[in-house]
Amino acid sequence: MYTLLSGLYKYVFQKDEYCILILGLDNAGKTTFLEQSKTRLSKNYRGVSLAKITTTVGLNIGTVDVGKARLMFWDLGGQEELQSLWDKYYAECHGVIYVIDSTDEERLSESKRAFEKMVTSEALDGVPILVLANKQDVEPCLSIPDIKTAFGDCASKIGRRDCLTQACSALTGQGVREGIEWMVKCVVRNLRRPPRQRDIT
Ligand code: G3D
Repeated sequence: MYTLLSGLYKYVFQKDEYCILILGLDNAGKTTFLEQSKTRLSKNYRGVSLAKITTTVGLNIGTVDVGKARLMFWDLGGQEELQSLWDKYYAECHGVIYVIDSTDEERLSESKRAFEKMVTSEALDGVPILVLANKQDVEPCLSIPDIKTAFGDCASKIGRRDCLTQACSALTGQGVREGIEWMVKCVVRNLRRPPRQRDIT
């Protein structure tokens, strides 16, 4: 009887917690994406004005619940000197959202270098990666095929893990919910990295 009741309690009151890193160069739109995700997916969240968001320096943290999954987002600074801190978070993370500024063709190769370094890290082996081609509301911008071509030789480094490139506008919300829902599906079925269990507070 105790086992039954404790199982029921866990089913109702526990969430599986997953840590998701939001990475990408500075100005790619990471913090805007985090705010838009919280606004769209959290019932009682009163969002800040997206226009007032400034580039990430250090770390922003946010939580979003999707069904029984609780996503803990860690939005890390993308400036070159801060990229060296990214790998300190890899061992703890269940998924990576990598944000690309689709309007910034000049820095695309710099973004690709940072992506390549991240994806080849052993500590991220098997971790699903969502690549967001952000700022798709701006004309002209790089399309998904443009970005896939530019990142083409990363394919072998990505390997067999789950990876999706998604068109997105963190500002308007286009593609935000779809991206998060894809990530939830991947982390939930990824048996290599079990979730942390946490009572709902
Ligand atoms: P970061 O956290 O990656 O450094 P931010 O990036 O979220 O701070 O965004 C950097 C700038 O890009 C911000 O503009 C923000 O409004 C803008 N931005 C983010 N996402 C989008 C998007 O999808 N579309 C458009 N058009 N702009 C976006 P400012 O002017 O404050 O620098």
